[in-house]
Amino acid sequence: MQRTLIIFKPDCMEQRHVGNVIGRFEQAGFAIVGCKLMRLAPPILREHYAHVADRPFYPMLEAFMSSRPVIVMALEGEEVIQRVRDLLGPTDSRKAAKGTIRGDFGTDVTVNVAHASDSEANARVELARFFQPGELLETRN
Ligand code: 3AN
Repeated sequence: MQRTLIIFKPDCMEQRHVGNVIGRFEQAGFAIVGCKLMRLAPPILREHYAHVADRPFYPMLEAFMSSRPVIVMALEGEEVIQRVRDLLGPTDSRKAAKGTIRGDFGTDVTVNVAHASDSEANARVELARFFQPGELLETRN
């Protein structure tokens, strides 16, 4: 059993796709074990996006991600990390197939509906970054 960190990005919030996206995660059998609404300030975004913070597009990414409150969510399930990434499709929404979340609701590489952790190690770090101890269910029931 794995856990992963999802961020419903500002475009997903503004266009009201949150229910559709959660529906796909629920249909896949994943359980919500943590959820909250947050406005992401530059310091936490610089930490979360440290691997791209020196890229030319970073200021635009930070402005976008801090533009309105987002929902951060912890999902639990068998192989949830890779299976959620498969449901999302590739980072660039323009390259994502119809039927994937980004293919259906995304716009481009920045405006791409949702973030999802890409490995078990990153999932652990990202869950700890966005959730305090006690904000995540210890068991799913
Ligand atoms: P992912 O979050 O899909 O694993 P990363 O880690 O490669 O993607 O990139 C982090 C975030 O940076 C992406 N979610 C995307 O919003 C943004 N990003 C990545 N590459 C570009 C780019 N070439 N131009 C603009 N934004 C980008």
